[in-house]
Amino acid sequence: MKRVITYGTFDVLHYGHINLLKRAKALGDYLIVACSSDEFNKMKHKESFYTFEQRKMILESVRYVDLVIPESSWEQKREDVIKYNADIFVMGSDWTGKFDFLSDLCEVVYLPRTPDISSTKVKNMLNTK
Ligand code: C2G
Repeated sequence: MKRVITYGTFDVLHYGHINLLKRAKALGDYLIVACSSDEFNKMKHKESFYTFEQRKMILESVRYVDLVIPESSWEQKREDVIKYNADIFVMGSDWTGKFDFLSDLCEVVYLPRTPDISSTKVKNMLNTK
């Protein structure tokens, strides 16, 4: 049982997120998603449209996702990889290199980001409709 873990806000879930989750799950058998809390979002200077509970519920409905846990700090990743026995840590390529420090614990994989889509873009486009 290969266990994969990934992190993010996943606001206004879109096909770029789904592409990431689908490919992350394909690397193993069980996918854990650490969803950024509303407080941690503020630390990332992000204001999400949906609350943590709403984003968690949406993520839990995605067929590729097996478990959703809260992400409340930058520092929790090492502890999470150990606690959840993660074999592979996955992020989109906009994070390339940023989490290589985990490579003594697990495989670190950066997947190509899906072009031309982001939660911000969707929100902006909806605002202009
Ligand atoms: N992503 C992607 N393609 C996009 C948009 C996002 O592959 N067009 C990926 C990102 O690279 C990330 C994941 O989807 O791996 C979630 O993206 P965000 O919700 O924007 O998360 P982010 O703010 O990058 O938070 O500790 C890590 C942070 O919590 C990551």
